[in-house]
Amino acid sequence: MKKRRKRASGSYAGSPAHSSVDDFKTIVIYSTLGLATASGVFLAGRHFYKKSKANGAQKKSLQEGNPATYAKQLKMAFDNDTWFGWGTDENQVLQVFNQIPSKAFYQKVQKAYSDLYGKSLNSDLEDELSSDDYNTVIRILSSKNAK
Ligand SMILES: [Ca+2]
Repeated sequence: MKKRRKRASGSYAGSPAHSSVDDFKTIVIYSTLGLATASGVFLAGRHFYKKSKANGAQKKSLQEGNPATYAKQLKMAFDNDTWFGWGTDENQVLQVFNQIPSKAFYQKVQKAYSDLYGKSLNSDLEDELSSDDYNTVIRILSSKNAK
């Protein structure tokens, strides 16, 4: 409180003509800055809105349990190859399997995978994963409810 009063009395101490020019400058500077900040906030806000909307759509399709979404995520993880032509994102594969709600649902994912890519998901899993990771996937699947 004390500081504020001191600053306010200081700004009224100069000659009246000079201080009104200074005030005008201050107004121009602050309104320009204010405008820049406002449009910056607007753009950032719009960016985050768009992003959260996209995330929302993605979440929704997972919650709705679209088997094709899971099949695509697995395929993307399989195709996460390095420049020398091989590689798989094992963590992504395991994450997808953790999200799959049931054994019955996994069968739908298998169907979606073969519809999309013309290949068997099981044999691609065997090809893409180490035997340890493959066994982990099987273990995750066998712990799921049937439906
Ligand atoms: Ca691969």
